[in-house]
Amino acid sequence: MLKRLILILTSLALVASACGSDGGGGTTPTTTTEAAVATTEAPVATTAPPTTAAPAAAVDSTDPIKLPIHNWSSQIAGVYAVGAILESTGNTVEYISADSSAVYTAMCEGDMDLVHEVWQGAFGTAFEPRVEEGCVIDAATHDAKTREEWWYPSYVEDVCPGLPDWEALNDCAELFATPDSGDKGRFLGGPVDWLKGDQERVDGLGMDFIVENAGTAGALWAALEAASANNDPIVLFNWTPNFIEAMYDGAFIEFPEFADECRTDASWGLNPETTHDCGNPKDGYLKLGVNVEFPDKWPNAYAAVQQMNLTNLDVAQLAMYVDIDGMEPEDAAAKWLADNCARWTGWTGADASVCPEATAAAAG
Ligand code: TMO
Repeated sequence: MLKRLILILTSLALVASACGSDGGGGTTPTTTTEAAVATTEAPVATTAPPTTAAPAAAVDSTDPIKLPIHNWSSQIAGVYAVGAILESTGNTVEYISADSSAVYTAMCEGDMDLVHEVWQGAFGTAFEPRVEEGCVIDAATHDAKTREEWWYPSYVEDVCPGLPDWEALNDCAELFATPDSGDKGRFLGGPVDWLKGDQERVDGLGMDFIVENAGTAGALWAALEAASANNDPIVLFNWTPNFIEAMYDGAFIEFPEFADECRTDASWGLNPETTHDCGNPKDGYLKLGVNVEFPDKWPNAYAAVQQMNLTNLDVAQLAMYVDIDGMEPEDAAAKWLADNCARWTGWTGADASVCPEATAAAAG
């Protein structure tokens, strides 16, 4: 398993460095998000645009910056790293447990200030309308590319020919039956606040599956571990980057190709009567979103937020520190901050002495 973990880390590092050396990849999203900031801010700012509202001497508000704690490990560990980065700009932060889909409404109501892991697959439908409304700003796009989808461990291919095609999966539906699913298969989805539209998809594509939502991410992984121990067929929600690819061979189900209209326009796609008759994005974005007041209220913190940029390796490592190494999220954040000191102090302009080198070395 260790060997496999090293292989995964190496390949993630290769992907990361391939992205890093692509100058175009790094600059294009910045331009796009800056344009988005300008357009969403224009109607809201009553005084002046952010460039003149935030001169060099601008002082950040002393109010704490409110950050959400959600329910998957890379985010829980990562938010403590983001909080420490913001503290290095002289700010204080407050961590608040928050529903991961309702958080965008909370931002519009002024109850949350920054979401640093906006996954397109899960939260595009909650985030994008708020950006259009003008109460949330699409502040930056991470280099990390994401995918969230139905997934199965490789041994399932031995009993269900034709995978990863969704129609092949459907032909084997009864293999995935549980005592509660009758003669249909059971798809084990994530917690409901991850907004996957799985039931709509099952209905739209006419699949012989029931959707059961796990209460927690841990319940997903426990079900996968139990099924794998006996090579029992299972199909469940998973995503990448995550720690799972370091522990299990497996693959995502290939559904009809994603398009934005698939989520909003019932007439689009295989079934003219339902939305979600397609898969999730394969090359999904991972964004940072902020409350529309953020740039004027904390101009220095906002400058750092716009520089923040997590790679696939960063997100996978944060998850692995927690889910494989068993670290507390705060300790995982401290390790990441120590290991990536030069990068994130470059985002804030902070002196490297703020990096938790000693703490992380002591923690192991
Ligand atoms: C939002 N998530 C990464 C759990 O799919």
